[in-house]
Amino acid sequence: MIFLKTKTKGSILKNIFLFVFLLSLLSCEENQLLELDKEDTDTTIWFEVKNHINEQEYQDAIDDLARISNNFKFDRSRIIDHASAYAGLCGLDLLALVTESGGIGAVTITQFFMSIFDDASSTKLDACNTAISLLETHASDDPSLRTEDENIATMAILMAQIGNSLNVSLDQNNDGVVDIGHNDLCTTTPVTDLMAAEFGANLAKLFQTAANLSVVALLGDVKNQIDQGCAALSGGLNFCSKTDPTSFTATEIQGVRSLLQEGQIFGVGSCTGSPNSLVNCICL
Ligand SMILES: [Ca+2]
Repeated sequence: MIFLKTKTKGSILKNIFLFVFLLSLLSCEENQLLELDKEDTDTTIWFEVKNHINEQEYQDAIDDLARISNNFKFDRSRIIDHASAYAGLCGLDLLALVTESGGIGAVTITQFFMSIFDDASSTKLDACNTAISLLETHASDDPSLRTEDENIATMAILMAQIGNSLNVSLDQNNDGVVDIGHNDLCTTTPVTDLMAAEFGANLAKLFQTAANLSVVALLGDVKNQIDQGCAALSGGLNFCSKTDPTSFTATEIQGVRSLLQEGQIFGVGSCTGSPNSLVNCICL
């Protein structure tokens, strides 16, 4: 059992490296654009925006974006780079993702996301939500209608969103340990019903995006883990097809809460059932 788990995590690590490599290719385009025109045009300011992003000066990039026309900066051909300024502000640091993924060890995926995006804040979470919204609005909110590159970017940002969201809700003193006890996730404190529905919707988006990646089985292991969880959620508890948080039923919200608190497949492990598997951690 332990061997199987280690093998799965190794595969996750391989996929993360592959994804970082692909995303690095995306971010290196257009760097040859020279500053030939000294006037501030959309093109010259965009060049500055990309320089700021490359230098991880994300707020400067966002400030410069405000000076660019909507037609230019919301053009689909630029929306990944545009969104990456907000993703960076949200803490999506690809280098750190590579470095820290070596420590994934025997943790679940949500625990891994929490450890990567441990310096979370509501400001960062807002930036992540903006990045996702940019891609959904100006590329598509349907993964099957997005390009491979757009889906890779969406997945990376959703990972950051989920990691930040969990940290903001469950580790408010930022010490890397969840602040909640057994079955606390089954109540509306600290995670309200709306927050649970939003978390579930983002998980559903993550899996649906993963399902539409044809070239890379990116996060296939994550998807497999959640598929196990979804399959184990009986009847109305299964929320895995819902991407609109306002459409979640009370029972589906209980499904999200249950999956969040278990510690064997996907969740943070705050449930102390023995073992703390989904079947032993269903919120009643
Ligand atoms: Ca804590």
